[in-house]
Amino acid sequence: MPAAGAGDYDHGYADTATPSAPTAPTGAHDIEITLQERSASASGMAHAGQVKLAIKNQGRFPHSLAISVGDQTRQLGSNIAPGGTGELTLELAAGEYTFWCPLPGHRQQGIEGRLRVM
Ligand SMILES: [Cu+2]
Repeated sequence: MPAAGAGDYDHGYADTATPSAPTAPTGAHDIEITLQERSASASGMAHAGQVKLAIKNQGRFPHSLAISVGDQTRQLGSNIAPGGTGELTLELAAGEYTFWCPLPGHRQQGIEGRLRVM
């Protein structure tokens, strides 16, 4: 029987790129990541646990997002079109994490950044 409780709203989005999420309540995203052709930046604060990353592509070419979590690399299931957004929900412990664009050559061009989980 499918659970319909409000507490389940957040589940099931891991590893999927959401083209345009519906207007979310305040605080729905913990960290916002902005991708451009030669840079990437993160803003916002997250506490350890389930962390939602809202990713914006402000570049002129498609980009995507990969993030190193322990000895694993997690990434969006699809690219984000220019001007588009994606969302990735991860279970993260406190610490610093490196993220980048996994498209060929993009990380080398500077599309890389770090985010912190408290
Ligand atoms: Cu890219």
